Amino acid sequence: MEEKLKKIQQDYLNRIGSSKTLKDLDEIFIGLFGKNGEVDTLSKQFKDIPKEELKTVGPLFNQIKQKLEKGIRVKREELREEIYQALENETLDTRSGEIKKRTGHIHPVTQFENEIIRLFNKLGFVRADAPQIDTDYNNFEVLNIPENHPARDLQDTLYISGKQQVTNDKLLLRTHTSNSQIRALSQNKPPIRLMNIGRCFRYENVDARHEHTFEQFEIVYVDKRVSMTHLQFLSEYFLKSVFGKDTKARLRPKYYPFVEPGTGVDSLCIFCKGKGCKVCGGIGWLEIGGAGMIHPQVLRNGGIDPDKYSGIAWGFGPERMVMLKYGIKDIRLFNSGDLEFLQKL
Ligand code: FA5
Repeated sequence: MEEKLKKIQQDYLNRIGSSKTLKDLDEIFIGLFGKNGEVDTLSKQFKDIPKEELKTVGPLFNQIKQKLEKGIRVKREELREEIYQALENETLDTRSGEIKKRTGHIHPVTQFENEIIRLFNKLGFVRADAPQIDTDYNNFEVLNIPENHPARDLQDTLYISGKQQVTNDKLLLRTHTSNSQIRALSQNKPPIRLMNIGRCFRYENVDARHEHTFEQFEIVYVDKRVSMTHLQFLSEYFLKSVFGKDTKARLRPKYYPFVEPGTGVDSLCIFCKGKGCKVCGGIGWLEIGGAGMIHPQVLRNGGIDPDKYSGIAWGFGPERMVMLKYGIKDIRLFNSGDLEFLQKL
């Protein structure tokens, strides 16, 4: 193990030394310290090492971790310095008349969100946002997801230091816009038609479909005799407005602790119209979000009598829909600041 650690150290130091950009360094950092990265994988192997050997391997492992962390920090400073230097040496001749005026435009995801807000405004839904930094209670507990509930594993959470001052509850970056549900229920009297749109955060293994920072849109609709029929109608209304009249919505059983029954909301694949293609993985349908009838206990938590009222909650990810609408292959482009990409949309 000792030899292995030393070799890993040398390999990474070489890679750090030959990095040319800050992005290279970010990739090395994630490969080392990210979820399922080198450090994670190595720590898992410690349980198989004999106790005696662990006495030397343990401290060596910590030393190497610190050394690599420092190596990345120092190299990052060096690269930054080079960038500043290059900027300082750059000159701009404002007399040449070659500076073109560039007109900006609203970010494509924001444009799409504005469209959604208009669509649901027409049905009488009013916007009521919830905070991005919230308590564990509002994000999980009140939604039937107590500590140690397996559903928490589906939403890897970024906790922040410090506690809520009054309740002393743990604080976190909300993992979904469903943190608006308890506010919608407890601060309003039925009939309730509210929508919430905004940023959510998860400690994700980032890839072409998963961002650590992404948007969600959610509606909460409570009244007498609200049923799954309303859910089907709203899903169809929404999908047809966005993707065109020949789209269909499908509700498929899916488990979320705060709704009963719970559903995944699928759209007929807009590329193959249900025949099955690469984008939908041959299924003919694409999942765009989750929804369901608000769980009686959640209604009760919000002070609403489930024997008198019923409600639906419905939430999905706008980025994934914009990706479908414009054929964008990688979700990371949205927050990349890449002007070439943004100007095309
Ligand atoms: C939820 O977050 C539930 N709160 C949705 C819900 C609301 C269910 C109301 C029932 C009632 P889920 O984790 O499946 O569920 O996420 C919903 C949608 O958010 C996904 O379909 C996807 O479009 C988007 N989403 C989730 N995680 C990411 C991510 N890391 N990057 C981009 N989009 C994401």
